[in-house]
Amino acid sequence: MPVAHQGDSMKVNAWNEWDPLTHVIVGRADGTMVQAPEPAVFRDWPEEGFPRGTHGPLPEAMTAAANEQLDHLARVLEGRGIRVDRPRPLDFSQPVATPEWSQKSMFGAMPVRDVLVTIGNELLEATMSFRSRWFEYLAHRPLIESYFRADPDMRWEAAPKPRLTEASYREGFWDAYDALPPEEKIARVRRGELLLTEAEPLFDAADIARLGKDLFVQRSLATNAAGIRWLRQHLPDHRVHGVTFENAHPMHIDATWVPLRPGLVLHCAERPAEEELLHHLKVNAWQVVQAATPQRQAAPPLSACSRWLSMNVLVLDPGTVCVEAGETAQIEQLYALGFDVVPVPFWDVAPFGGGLHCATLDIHREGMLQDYFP
Ligand code: ABU
Repeated sequence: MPVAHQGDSMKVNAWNEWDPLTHVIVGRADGTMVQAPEPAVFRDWPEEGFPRGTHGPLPEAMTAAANEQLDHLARVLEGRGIRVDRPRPLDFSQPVATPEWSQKSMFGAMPVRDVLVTIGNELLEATMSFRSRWFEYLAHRPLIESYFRADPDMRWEAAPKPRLTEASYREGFWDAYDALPPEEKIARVRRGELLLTEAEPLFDAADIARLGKDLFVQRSLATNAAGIRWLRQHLPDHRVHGVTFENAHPMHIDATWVPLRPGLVLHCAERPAEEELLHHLKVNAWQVVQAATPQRQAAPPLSACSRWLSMNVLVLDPGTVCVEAGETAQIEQLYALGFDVVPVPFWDVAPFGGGLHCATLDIHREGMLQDYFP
């Protein structure tokens, strides 16, 4: 049943992942690319027409199917009285360059969550760590500019634009890493010996989980220790925790560690957390629940994500969660945990950069800064 629109005030405000959502950005799939190879990433999908070294747009039929699901999500959210904005896609097929490097293509504008994070009244543009994503913020700038004009209290911040020269990446990382046994990969993840060097601060916004005063930031293939240090210095009123999980390809925290409401985190069982993190939650009486097993065995073709997009949910309020419609075990688990579930088909969006949390960015949630770990 449609309800009155609640987002007209156009204030930027979101302190956590669960307060009642009133204003959100939903991404668009238009023009998304299998990006050209670069030091951070190469794609090798010969069976789908993209052998290593090639790049190009995702097929039109896939793009149309993803847009249909994104548009449907937007309508579902609007039907619940949530204001929905959409980014302006760019020509992502164009080459990009800075004075220090050039890159044959960009990527896309779907995973808004990777590029931007709202922390209170601050909208922060992440550094990103792929050259193909260096200019991705431009797809969102018209919206950010409009928020800045409308809300005199909004803080518009951008982390230092990174250089992304060869010095930011361990040379030959992927060839050596892919050959390692899984336990050695995990050991390297734990030691922080991943793709990125510490030459400069690097982080993707999707590696940040917001729990009020506490921010948990995953060190990953996109986020280095310097990036976490920068966030800690930039946000002195928060406690910024750097965390790792036993995940051989850590890339964004939102399919591994997903806060659902005060006192409850959904956790990917295949990616155990550090004892220290679990202890931190336990002493504060938080419950860590292992997410239900995904329905799918793997992500769809041309997707860089894992099947754990099943738990990449969008919390609409502390009692309501938007979940991928085919993830029936996850849906049942959330019902059992006391949530209302809004199922939406979203699997066709996965090749464009992720799931429901990846594809959205909360601009306004009702609520204030709270300390859930006093
Ligand atoms: N970008 C979210 C997906 C991460 C994962 O598949 O584990």
